[in-house]
Amino acid sequence: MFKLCGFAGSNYYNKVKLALLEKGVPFEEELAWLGQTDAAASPLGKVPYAITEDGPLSESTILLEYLEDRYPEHPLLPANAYQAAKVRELVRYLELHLELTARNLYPEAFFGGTVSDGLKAKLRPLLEKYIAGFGQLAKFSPYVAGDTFTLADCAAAVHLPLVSSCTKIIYGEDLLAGLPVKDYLKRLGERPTVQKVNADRKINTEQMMARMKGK
Ligand SMILES: N[C@@H](CCC(=O)N[C@@H](CS)C(=O)NCC(=O)O)C(=O)O
Repeated sequence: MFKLCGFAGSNYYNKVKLALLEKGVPFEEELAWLGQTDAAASPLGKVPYAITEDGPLSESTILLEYLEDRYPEHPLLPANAYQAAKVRELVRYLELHLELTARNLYPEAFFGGTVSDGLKAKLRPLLEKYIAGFGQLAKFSPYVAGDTFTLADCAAAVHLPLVSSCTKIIYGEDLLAGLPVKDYLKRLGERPTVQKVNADRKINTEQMMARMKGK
């Protein structure tokens, strides 16, 4: 059986978990905090990674692609090559341009650290540019790639809330406010799969914070 390894406080982990739940693929979860990961499966020590029936595999989006190929029932990518590429394009914008840029601000936004004013000032125009680019591609009608729930929604469900709250905390304004993200996330939150991911995330995040305080 597909074993998803990592911890449910991780948005990358939850991107894969949401896809598994949406596809109805049976899976088990193995808790692995940072520093406790399987070096053979995740050479960079990152989560998530998976132990699949075919072998170990790392990188969240690669896991998504593997799941699509390995379990084609309940597809989360359109059959049409161009439409599928448009979904992948959204996933890339979300994880590479939005999440990875905003991530530089997380130490101060979420973990009690500080980020220099210089870095904050440098990242803001980048985030504004990337969010505008994403906004040009995203449809929100009602799903991020159009009328069907896809892998792009698995990515959007986990990346957009963090970008939104992190920019609110750091810049005093939600840089995603110009896009219909709030309504979109509310709609997604009505799905039992998203509710399950969010409930598990809350419990695990509390455990993670308690561990951090204990150290
Ligand atoms: N590109 C990776 C990023 C995963 C990632 O950065 N996960 C975080 C936890 S949310 C992590 O493992 N951080 C520890 C590290 O980067 O060393 C993926 O998509 O799976």
